[in-house]
Amino acid sequence: MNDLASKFSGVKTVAIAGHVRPDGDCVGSCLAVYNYIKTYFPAITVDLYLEPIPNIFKFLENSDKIKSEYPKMPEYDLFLALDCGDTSRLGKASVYFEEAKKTICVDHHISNASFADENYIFPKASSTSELVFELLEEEKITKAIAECIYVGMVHDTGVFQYSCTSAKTMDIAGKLMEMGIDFSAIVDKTFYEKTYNQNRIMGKALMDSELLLDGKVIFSVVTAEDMRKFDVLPKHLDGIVNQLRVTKDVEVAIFLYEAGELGFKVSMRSNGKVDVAKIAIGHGGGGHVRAAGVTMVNSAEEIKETLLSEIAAQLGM
Ligand SMILES: [Mn+2]
Repeated sequence: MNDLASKFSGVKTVAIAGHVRPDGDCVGSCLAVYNYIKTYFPAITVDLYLEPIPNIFKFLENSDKIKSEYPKMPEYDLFLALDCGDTSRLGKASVYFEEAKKTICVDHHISNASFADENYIFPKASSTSELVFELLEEEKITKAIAECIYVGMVHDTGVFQYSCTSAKTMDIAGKLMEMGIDFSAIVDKTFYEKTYNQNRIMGKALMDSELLLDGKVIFSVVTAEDMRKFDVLPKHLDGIVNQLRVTKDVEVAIFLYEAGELGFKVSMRSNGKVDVAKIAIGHGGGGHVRAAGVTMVNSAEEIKETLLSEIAAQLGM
């Protein structure tokens, strides 16, 4: 499979893009390919388009070269879509996709409809970054490229913990470790590290949480006022729902935060018995069996009652 290089013959211009609201796998896979082209194909003009990335990923090589503006460009010879299930997820970069002479998609989302000219879709892969590793010649993976791939794998596997983690994932991670990356610092700095205020608002969310349905459900809410008081943004609330989920004997964790006139953003995590995607989809959201989200316009109390009755039904309570 390690033949990405063969796609560059006769190619002078390349655009790379990932999905809107880029996460670790999106940033990692895109920068890995960008750095690979920069290193081994210096004659190619390559542009990487992503919405502004989280600061935690800015230590990755060439993260400062990412373009978050989308001017009218001459058509690209090749467009690489990474970690993206469909063209709408490309956001504003989709115009370059539509115009490109050739398109390639590398992705692991099961919903991917093979929308490019050439598609490398492997839903069993832990991450797009894992697929990028396989598309590159191993001996050409520099330390900088290895860091990008490692970040992507760490983030999409929750530090090699989610069920998408395979023996192959660990094998690749081991090879990356041997390339001299500072793997413990990468995990600490990009995954676990929280600001003081992030820790404090998580503390508040945990303190205020309620156990419901005989301890099978844990529920907590962060209001807009809480966010003002602790001086945090919605993105700083990542991780709260996962901390709620690991409460002993809990089947489902529900976390809400207030999103102005949009109502509440609802995140749900299941430990396996409840399909939270089914519940989220029923209210216009989406996700996976064990992790799903939806926006609901109602009071927090009413949202809680609605979700609880659906969870109770699934649990046969
Ligand atoms: Mn991914």
